[in-house]
Amino acid sequence: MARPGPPDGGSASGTAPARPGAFAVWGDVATPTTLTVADLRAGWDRHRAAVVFDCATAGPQRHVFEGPLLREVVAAAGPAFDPARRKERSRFLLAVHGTDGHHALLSWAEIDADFGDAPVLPATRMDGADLDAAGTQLVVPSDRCGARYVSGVTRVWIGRPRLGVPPSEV
Ligand SMILES: Nc1nc2c(c(=O)[nH]1)N[C@H]1C(S)=C(S)[C@@H](COP(=O)(O)O)O[C@H]1N2
Ligand SMILES: [Mo]
Repeated sequence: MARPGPPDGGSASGTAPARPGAFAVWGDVATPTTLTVADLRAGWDRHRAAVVFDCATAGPQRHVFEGPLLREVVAAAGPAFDPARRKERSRFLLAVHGTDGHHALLSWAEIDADFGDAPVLPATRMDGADLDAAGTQLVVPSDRCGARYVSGVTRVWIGRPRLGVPPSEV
């Protein structure tokens, strides 16, 4: 039997989502889920972000995005931390992958209201156009550059990095 991959139906190393525009929320969570842009629109309060970011190749970009808060979407999958413990929450990372394999990391603390409180969104809409077919795009209004504005999101992983100890301590 094949080993279980991420709940998007793709293989662990592949990038193809089961449905166009759908993405997996998985990792150290109680309930891995697959969400469409329509699910994002229906399930959480909508936020708006008018952003400017710099692209190393294309220069400054301006867009208006709409979508729910990433922290609310990921919290619904039940990350494996005690929600009442700030130190525990501060030890989690997120990895967001796009259809082309581009991926970026965030820390949970960046988006947690008790820490960085960054209003990061998985967007449902960009500049007045729905993203259902293209898939959601990560919006990081606090970033000065565009590298983490991952488009065509296929997966959002949340988990604890496996930290070892340096050889000097063994
Ligand atoms: N999937 C994916 N998303 C991506 C990239 C990429 O290569 N692949 N490039 C990023 C970079 S470097 C920038 S500047 C912005 C560009 O966004 P725009 O084309 O909407 O202006 O997308 C970001 N999102
Ligand atoms: Mo860029």
